[in-house]
Amino acid sequence: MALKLYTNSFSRGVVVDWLLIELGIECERIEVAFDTEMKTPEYLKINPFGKVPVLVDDGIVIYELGAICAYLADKCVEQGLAPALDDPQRGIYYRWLFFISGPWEAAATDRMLGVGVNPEQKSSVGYGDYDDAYNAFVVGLSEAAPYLCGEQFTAADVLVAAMLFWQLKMNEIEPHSAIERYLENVSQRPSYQQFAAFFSNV
Ligand SMILES: N[C@@H](CCC(=O)N[C@@H](CS)C(=O)NCC(=O)O)C(=O)O
Repeated sequence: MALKLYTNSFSRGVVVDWLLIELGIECERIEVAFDTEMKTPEYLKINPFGKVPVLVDDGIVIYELGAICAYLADKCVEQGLAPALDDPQRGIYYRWLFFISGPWEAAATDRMLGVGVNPEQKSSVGYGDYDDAYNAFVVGLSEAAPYLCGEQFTAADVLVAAMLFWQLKMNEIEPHSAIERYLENVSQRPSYQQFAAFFSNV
């Protein structure tokens, strides 16, 4: 499998590292330095954002962490990290992948930057405001039994759990019993121990 991952050990690229462990596949890892290598004309041709992670599979370039996770889970379908196309849990799986990559990322960024949405703007903002997005997040997590798609651990769990571990560490999300219970479930995965080792350096 000729996969290449452009990444940095102190970036969200560690989420892909965790997924690769779960998938049990090899991938060439290319460490890209912040500020310098990420902004060269050569690298900007790979990712015009000048960011990591980027996965390249046989000349096809995939940036955006959520897309990389979904792509790898489908590519390695036999590992069972995505619900089957005809499984209704596939809908829940998509919901989480899109929720984290879109509304949650935007709402959490607003909170980090101290930018609020006023009540008149809420109906025009896709995630309402941070409190609405947080509420949707914890309501969804309270249904995880034990994982987001029930008994099946998926690439969405890797994405969501990694985001939660990171945001709790950075005080970018308020703790909640639903978050704690969900992360306790995910922490039982053997792959989590390896992720925790990368993550402690980030
Ligand atoms: N939306 C992108 C965000 C990627 C991103 O922000 N990467 C950060 C590291 S976590 C980065 O490369 N920053 C370097 C820079 O912007 O110069 C994704 O989900 O992959």
